[in-house]
Amino acid sequence: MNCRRQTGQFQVDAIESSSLRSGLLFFLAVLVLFSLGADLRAQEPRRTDGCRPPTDEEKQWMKDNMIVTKTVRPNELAMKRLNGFRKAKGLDALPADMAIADEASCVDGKTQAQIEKEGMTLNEYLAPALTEAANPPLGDLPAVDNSLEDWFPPVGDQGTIGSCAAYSSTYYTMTSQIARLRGWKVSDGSESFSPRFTYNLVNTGQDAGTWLSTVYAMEQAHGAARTSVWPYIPSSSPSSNYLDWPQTANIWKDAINYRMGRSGMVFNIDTEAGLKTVKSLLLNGYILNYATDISGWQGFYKIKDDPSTTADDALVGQSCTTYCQYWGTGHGMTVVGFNDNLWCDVNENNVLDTGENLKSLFSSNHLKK
Ligand SMILES: [Ca+2]
Ligand SMILES: [Ca+2]
Repeated sequence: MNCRRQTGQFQVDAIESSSLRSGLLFFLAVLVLFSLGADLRAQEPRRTDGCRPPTDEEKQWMKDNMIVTKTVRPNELAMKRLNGFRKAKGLDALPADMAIADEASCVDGKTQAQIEKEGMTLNEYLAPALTEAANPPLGDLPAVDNSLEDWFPPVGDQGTIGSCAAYSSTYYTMTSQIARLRGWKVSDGSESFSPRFTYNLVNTGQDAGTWLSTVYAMEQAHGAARTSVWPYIPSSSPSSNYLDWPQTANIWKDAINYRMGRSGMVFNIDTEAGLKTVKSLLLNGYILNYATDISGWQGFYKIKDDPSTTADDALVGQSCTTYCQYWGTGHGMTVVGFNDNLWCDVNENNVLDTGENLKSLFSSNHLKK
């Protein structure tokens, strides 16, 4: 199972006076697993080509502002999950004081600009962090699914607007991270942040998509309004749905209460070490975004039930995919968890052959519930 090699990026943390700041973003293209079950609320075809490549200006913003993830240390949620797993296996609990109470200190890293200024390459900077000792013990924890948490919103629908980069990073990432840190329950759809606020402000007056880090920059500088205040309408007709800017003070005031913090990247995610970094972020409850070529994914199968484990049962019957080609159909998506026990029967012989046991990240944009 493979796809284009890729690096990654992410965005995190911090509590700052009245504003919470958190979130995650990254590029990806390794082993992505997602299902194509659709929310068929809209009669019009859904749009997917809303994540365009970054401009030179956006690349520079990323270098100057986004953290290169070096180490991820466990927060209280990660420790709770790890110890729950260890208890079930009859293992001693890890010491509670391993948990990092300060969310802003869980992720360590510098910006690319800082690293270059110090005369280092990215790999030189990351090399010491890619050792077992430098990262928290994931152990053999087989799976994390953040989409099952109270702080994760229901699967939504961008509709016919090319807002996926904003939808994935605002509706999913921003909503989940602020809800997680503020103790909100949003799994019932009672609250979320509106991609209409972020997308309409950065799409330069056309429905031609945007780039993930530009949405992050917006969320960090101005926040985003809640959908209860500035609702997202998932249709490109009338065009005001993606062109309107907020024109009342209450919308801007709502948004400024919810600014996001630092953003960052995960590199080398086509390696075990890079994948472990992504898993450590997911274990902490962070939600990640990535850009992919949605129509380029090829070779779809259904997850089969491996009778030797129950860790796969919840995802049996969902779709998995095996490789990705360039089709020029950019799409912003969301990574919500991982599972190391999934069987994709690529040769369809009903036997779990070598190489068919996936270590997979899975995504929520198309997750059928
Ligand atoms: Ca099973
Ligand atoms: Ca097989």
